[in-house]
Amino acid sequence: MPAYEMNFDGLVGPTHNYGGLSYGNVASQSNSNAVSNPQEAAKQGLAKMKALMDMGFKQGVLAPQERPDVAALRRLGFTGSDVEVIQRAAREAMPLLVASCSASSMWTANACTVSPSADTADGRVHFTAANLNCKFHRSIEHPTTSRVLQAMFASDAHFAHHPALPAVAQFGDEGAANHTRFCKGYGDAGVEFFVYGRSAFDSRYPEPMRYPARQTLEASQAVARLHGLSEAGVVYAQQNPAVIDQGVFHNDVIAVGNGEVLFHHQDAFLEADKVLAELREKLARCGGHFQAVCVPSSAVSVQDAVKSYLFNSQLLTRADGRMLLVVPDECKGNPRVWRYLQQLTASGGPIAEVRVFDLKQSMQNGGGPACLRLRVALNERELAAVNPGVVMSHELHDTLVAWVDKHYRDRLSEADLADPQLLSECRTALDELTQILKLGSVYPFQLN
Ligand code: SUG
Repeated sequence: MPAYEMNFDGLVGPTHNYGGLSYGNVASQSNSNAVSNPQEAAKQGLAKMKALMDMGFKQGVLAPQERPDVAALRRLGFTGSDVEVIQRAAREAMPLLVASCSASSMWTANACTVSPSADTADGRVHFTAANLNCKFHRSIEHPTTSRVLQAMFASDAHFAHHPALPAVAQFGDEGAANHTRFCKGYGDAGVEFFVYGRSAFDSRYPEPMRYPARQTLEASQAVARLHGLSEAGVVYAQQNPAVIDQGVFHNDVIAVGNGEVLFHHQDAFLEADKVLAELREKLARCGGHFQAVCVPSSAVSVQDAVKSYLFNSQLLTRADGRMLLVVPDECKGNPRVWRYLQQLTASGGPIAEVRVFDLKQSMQNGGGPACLRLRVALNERELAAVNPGVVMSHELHDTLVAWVDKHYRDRLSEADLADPQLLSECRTALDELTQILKLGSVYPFQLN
């Protein structure tokens, strides 16, 4: 049966702002308190979705979340009407209001981990929402993420949904940003590659000294168990703690895989030779021929990789079987990275083409092309079971652009987050969005 990879991009929410919330994410920290442009952010994302759809790739959209998250502020002790909750938080604890306003759910690579049906014991596509418990502003995403995913992938016969892992540091889980799947064809059984930053229970694993390692080995193992993956179909690797300390807060900032290809930096993993050999051997058992494209530090330093987001690219298989790398504009702006990319596409290797997108609004918070999308491999029957409301089309694209123009501000500073008007603007916009995307009621304000 034919099978495809479908990319579900996060639609940037109306409160997109620069809160400086992610310690260990260099861009987020260095743009703290800059004035954002939510309208431009959403349109940059939609332009990428449209371009990939126009190139023939299957494209979907994942809805943003209700922000400010008044319920989260109530759990922290702020009381009164919704507007009073926001005003009290602004007066007494501005950092908490900022966190409750983050549009961070746009980075849907962190929404969940997905295992295609060809890999799972019960032959269904499995989703585990990520608890994202390393950062408060992200830890509040998973309940709505779960409801949105269930509204998108509703059929019990085809899709299985697991709630987020227990929200404690031992099970820190950042979803698909630390997960890649290798396969011959998207419908074939493949090898799922889980990359973790530390072990919660075994002190023999080295840890970074400066920045947090967000993903634990134990979380990755739990997800593999929940999804019913076989031992032969899983490889675990530890991220190099030295690169986490240089700002590589997720593995997708230093590596990306697709099909039989892993595009990675030389310093991405500990015991890289052993890891690559295991991937090669396990993929061979699935009939695939593993190919690693390793970028040496002499060509691109870790610092250049973090600044340009070279590896936070989308690696997509074109109709002719060769691959396209979708990179952010910042790669073009870095002479060493750009030179490397010219050589790469001319080398006759698997990566034949590079396309550049302007995603500056998201990039300034540390979110590149790969962060903005969740990959779901689907066979034809599963594809037919996806909620058609979230499948990108020219009509949906145009409707969403008009919706953004109608509801989004083109400037948002920290002070604006305390504006009670913003809450009603966002709820009005999201209520309309759930109708456009045919999601039903998924937001707290729609459920109460
Ligand atoms: O979790 N930034 C996100 C970026 C996530 C990128 N995702 C992937 N690499 N897959 C994070 O650090 C910054 C928000 C702020 O500072 O306003 C933020 O949450």
